[in-house]
Amino acid sequence: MTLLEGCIGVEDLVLLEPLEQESLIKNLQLRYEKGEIYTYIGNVLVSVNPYQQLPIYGPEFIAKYCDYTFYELKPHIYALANVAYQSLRDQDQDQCILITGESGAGKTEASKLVMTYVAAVCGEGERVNSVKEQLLQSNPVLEAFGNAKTIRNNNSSRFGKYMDVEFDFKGSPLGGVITNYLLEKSRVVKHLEGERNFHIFYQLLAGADPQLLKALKLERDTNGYAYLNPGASRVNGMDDTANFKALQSAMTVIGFSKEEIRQVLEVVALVLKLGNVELADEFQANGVPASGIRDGKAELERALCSRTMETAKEKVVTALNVVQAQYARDALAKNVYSRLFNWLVNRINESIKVGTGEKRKVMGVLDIYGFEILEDNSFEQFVINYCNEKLQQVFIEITLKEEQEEYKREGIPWVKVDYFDNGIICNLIEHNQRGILAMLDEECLRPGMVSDSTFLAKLNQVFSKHDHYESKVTQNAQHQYDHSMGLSCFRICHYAGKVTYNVNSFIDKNNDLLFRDLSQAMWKAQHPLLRSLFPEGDPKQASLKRPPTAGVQFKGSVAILMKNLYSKRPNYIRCIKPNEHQQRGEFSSELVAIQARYLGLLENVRVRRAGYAYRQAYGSFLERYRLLSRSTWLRWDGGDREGVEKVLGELSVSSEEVAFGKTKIFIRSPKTLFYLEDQRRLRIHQLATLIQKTYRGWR
Ligand code: AOV
Ligand code: MG
Repeated sequence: MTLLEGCIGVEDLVLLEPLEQESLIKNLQLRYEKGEIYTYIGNVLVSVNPYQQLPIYGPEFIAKYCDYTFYELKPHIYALANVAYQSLRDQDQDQCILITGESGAGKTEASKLVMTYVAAVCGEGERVNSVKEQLLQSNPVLEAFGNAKTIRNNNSSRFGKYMDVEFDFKGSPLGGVITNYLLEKSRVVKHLEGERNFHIFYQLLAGADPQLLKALKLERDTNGYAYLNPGASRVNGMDDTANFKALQSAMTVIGFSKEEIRQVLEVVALVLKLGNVELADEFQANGVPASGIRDGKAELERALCSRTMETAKEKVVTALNVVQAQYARDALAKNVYSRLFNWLVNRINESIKVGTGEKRKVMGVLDIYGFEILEDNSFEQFVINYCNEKLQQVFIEITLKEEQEEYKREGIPWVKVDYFDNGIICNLIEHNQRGILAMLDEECLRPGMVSDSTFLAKLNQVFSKHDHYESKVTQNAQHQYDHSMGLSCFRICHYAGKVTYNVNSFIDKNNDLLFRDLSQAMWKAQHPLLRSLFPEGDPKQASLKRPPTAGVQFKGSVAILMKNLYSKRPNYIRCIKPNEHQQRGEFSSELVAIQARYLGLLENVRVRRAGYAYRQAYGSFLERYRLLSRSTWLRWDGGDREGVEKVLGELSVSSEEVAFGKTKIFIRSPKTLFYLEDQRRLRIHQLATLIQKTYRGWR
């Protein structure tokens, strides 16, 4: 543990000795306590949320990191952004920055730091600046509509985001494309105590001038709205009024017209008002329970309180009871809001779109929810974890491939690396016929009595012998009794750990159907934006084709994302949350250990150093260790490689331990590097003492 004692731990976890979960966490902690929130694993950046503004950002630091290569300065997100941008510009290599970590770990902040860095170094000029401004301003807009205060993060992104920024051959930005994943639309109608709905609702109510409020028929008091939890309208340190101003100006910069902004706000107001639609019990003439809107509007009442079933021959209208009508109202509100969000993303994309024909280089930035294990895991966690499984696959494949290519480039024999291939878990979820998603779809489309439990029964039957699938039924068959697992659950052994999913509402969430009566009511509302959100409500649209299920859509977008990522050079940022209280200075080892496991950090280090743990260009290696050899320490006129040979030769480092590549020296185990570091420290100490003695002698 030489490097850990009394100092700030290793800057690169590849050098950790012994390599164990415990020493890894300890190393992060030591560094965190000294304000060093960044640590490398080779070229992967691990970032621990400081929960305070550290004096390590801004123009001065950007300028510094811009001038140095990756390992020359302390680990920093700017160093990673710099490598990515420079290889994009100078080596014509498309890049992606993958940011993962759990809620509140600092992903979104990291993505903003990367974007600001790149914006600062990627050229000047009127056109360039206006493109930069548009790209940066997309953030406040998406945050207003897609972020919310949760228990874990006051500004939690409730959607996944991937943004491609496109550059010309000189490295100046041209524009970009944003893709969003899975907005948590259930928040619109329901959120936990102490949490808020999406920021926009509070921004609008706090920031709109009286005229606008009146025109939208809204009241300022958030307590008047059923969709806004009482008592949680303010967030410490967040100024909704100021943010509303910032939102409007951001929308203007991006190119939204006044009229568009107005219509967007009208739709937001509609959602708020939908929540206040009171549904009451009524009875039909024949005494069947039905529902109605108090002070109702006819069209909406018809849509919310009844259901038209169309068969080939006839139309049947049935009345809904109050519970069903409430369900329909909430489904509508969720749908209006999530469609509005998609529309906003498309509208921003229209503004920042790059004309075809121009050859461009691309940097993608992915800010997406990390692996999730909650107390109660449902369909959402299932798809999120599936996405993380796929990202892990990209990580392993690309890291190993890169490693292999580097060895080849440097003329070093390839050393095989053992690792866990999670392809089997991806397959279990995504296989076209025999995957869980496909089977869920089959169940959703099958006529007859389908339910979450028939779906589960099918899984149990098909996967009874699968190594990564468990349930009560398969456990019973194997005489294992695990009382923590409910009857309505199945469990998947993910690469990051076991997760138990409850199948309740899987079918419903996957179907994600909005009844046609509701789309038609929205279409008829004579509101241009609203109408464009519900094209299928047009009565002339004869086709009753079913939209793809949520699972199919998600799988499709993950596939596109993967293809996109595989074509780029990846840069990883692994974000870690040090405590549950959003507090500075507090480091909970247990909490960090769990995240380190989900992020696969240890596996990451293992893969990184499976062949040669450490590599460095001859020049910089010699610079650091030249003082260890009599031949090189004062003066060396030979080549860098020969110099390195001299140093290692004089220290009797075994030839097993090192390999000489074309441009780099490779060192097999961290121990050797420690040895070098210890020797170096010793030598510096000796020299310092010598100088001191000499100095005293003079006096
Ligand atoms: P997340 O994106 O990973 O969560 P955020 O990026 O929103 O997390 O970070 C949460 C909060 O931590 C921020 O609002 C900041 O207060 C603080 N923070 C994060 N990174 C830094 C930093 N480098 N310096 C100072 N403060 C920081 V979620 O979106 O919830 O998964 O869905
Ligand atoms: Mg976020």
